[in-house]
Amino acid sequence: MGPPPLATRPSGRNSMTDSKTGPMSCGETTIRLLEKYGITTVFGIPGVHTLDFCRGLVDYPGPGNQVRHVQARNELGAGFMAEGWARATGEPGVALVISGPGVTNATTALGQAYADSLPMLLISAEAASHTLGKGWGVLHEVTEQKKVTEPLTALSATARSAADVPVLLARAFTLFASQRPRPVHISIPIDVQAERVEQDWQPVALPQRPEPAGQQVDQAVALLTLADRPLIMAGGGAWQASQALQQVAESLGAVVVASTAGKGIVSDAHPLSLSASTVRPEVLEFIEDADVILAVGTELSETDSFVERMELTGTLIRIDVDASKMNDFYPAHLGMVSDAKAALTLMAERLKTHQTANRTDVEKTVASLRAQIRSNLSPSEKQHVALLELLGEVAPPETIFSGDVCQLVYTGAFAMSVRSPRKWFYSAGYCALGNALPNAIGAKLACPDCPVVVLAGDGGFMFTMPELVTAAELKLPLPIIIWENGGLKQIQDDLDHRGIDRVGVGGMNPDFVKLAQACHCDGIRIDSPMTFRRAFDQALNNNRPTVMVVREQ
Ligand SMILES: Cc1ncc(C[n+]2csc(CCOP(=O)(O)OP(=O)(O)O)c2C)c(N)n1
Repeated sequence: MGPPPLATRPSGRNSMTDSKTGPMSCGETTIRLLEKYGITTVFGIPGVHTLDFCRGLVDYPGPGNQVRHVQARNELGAGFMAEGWARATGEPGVALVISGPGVTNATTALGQAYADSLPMLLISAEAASHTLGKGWGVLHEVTEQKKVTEPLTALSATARSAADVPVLLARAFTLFASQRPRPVHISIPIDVQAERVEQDWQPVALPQRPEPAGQQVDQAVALLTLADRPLIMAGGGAWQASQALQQVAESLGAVVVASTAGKGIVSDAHPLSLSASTVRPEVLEFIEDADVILAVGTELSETDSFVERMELTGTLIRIDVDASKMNDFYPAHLGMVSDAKAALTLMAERLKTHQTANRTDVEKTVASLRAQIRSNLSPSEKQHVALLELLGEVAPPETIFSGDVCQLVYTGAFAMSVRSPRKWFYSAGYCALGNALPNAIGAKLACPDCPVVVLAGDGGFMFTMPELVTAAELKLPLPIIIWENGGLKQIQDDLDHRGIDRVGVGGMNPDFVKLAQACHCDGIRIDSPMTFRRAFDQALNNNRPTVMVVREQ
């Protein structure tokens, strides 16, 4: 069924009274405040505990600025959709769920957003205030709900009265705007949701991220210009600094190695870029030699390299909005607590007249490392690369690739060429299976003009398979590539490697093509590059998702 005609949709409202009920409920006023913070869409599944929020929501994009509710099929999907929204835009993605199981289902997505520094807001119901902590066995009871999400959020708090809600939302949006973005969970008990609110709530003015001291910028530039082998390591925190980062790299003749979250900030096609390749031994060996390293917006996490500590022996300059990063595993010789774009823009300015003499040699080194990586690929990786290169030919340059935790995506991290930030989703940190499809739904709704492609393994896809129906209902033209390799291949390989018999990693698959059709999608088995090209092109122009099953040989 399509959207209702405009005339029958609820109209925008300006006053604090609702024709049906008089003063608005806290639930409805909360949604109105989200609107004022620029939120247009929330993902969730309503329940008897969230009815008061529903007063403020519409099912389809409304006239004016009413917030749209997108119905997921499981709160895990809803959480991943909100996370996908944040991944694609850098803006807060919002999920709205019931208390208890709604929260526990969505919590995996919070973990993912926490690990990848994404601004995600989970708003949930909570049991009635007078029952909290009593253990009376009320519906959906969790005796201390905020504790469930505390370790996976920058803030988890319960509103004790309606007046708490604007205060907690102010904290959430302040955090998203001015610090390392991380998820926030706000629980609103059902009696608080139903409170009547007499005065409209207003958003607060949001502060900015810190800027660097000019003296530190000078020091960093001095260290880097004196370096013989400068290296830049770029993470997701630098996503707004593409242009400045590229200028700095070019002036210095510095090789750029990205984290998975930083992939594309400097285009993978740039001759100084080694993409997100610290999983490759060839690259780990190369970076040992760097004499000055500029690490920007990256935690240099082991999940990007699979070694606990990389051999970073060069002088380390770190730019990070999170001060705690300055003295972690890799203490900074020079630490700038700053927004990445602000710092890099100043550095690019200071380096304007500096031109390295050996850029050509450095580019030759990069080309040779890329060739070495290519010649060292395993037979499986060669098959991944063949598909990814084909995809690179047919997908428009602005395409977002939403990857799950699977071997095709591990290879893509260093082998797929993406040209700009926020185009390659791969949650290497928390690494929860099942994110790719719901992330893609969130991304496609946030960026309707961008093609969005799902890359999933056969095992991971099954975690959130029901969201196929959500994507079909929303009529999203998503090509969904399932790499079928006979079960949980990475874990099969890990067991084989350790000489342990395979257990629990076989796994029967459904017939994904028939499954797609049963879920109102198209489905096709890919047997040649020609079939792939044709199917991909049709999928981008479809009015529903297309599942494309590719079998590893
Ligand atoms: C929620 C969750 N459970 C378990 C794992 C452990 N795990 C990591 S990779 C993997 C195998 C995934 O299989 P598939 O999606 O088919 O991709 P493949 O490894 O075969 O390419 C598993 C089970 C995980 N990352 N996340």
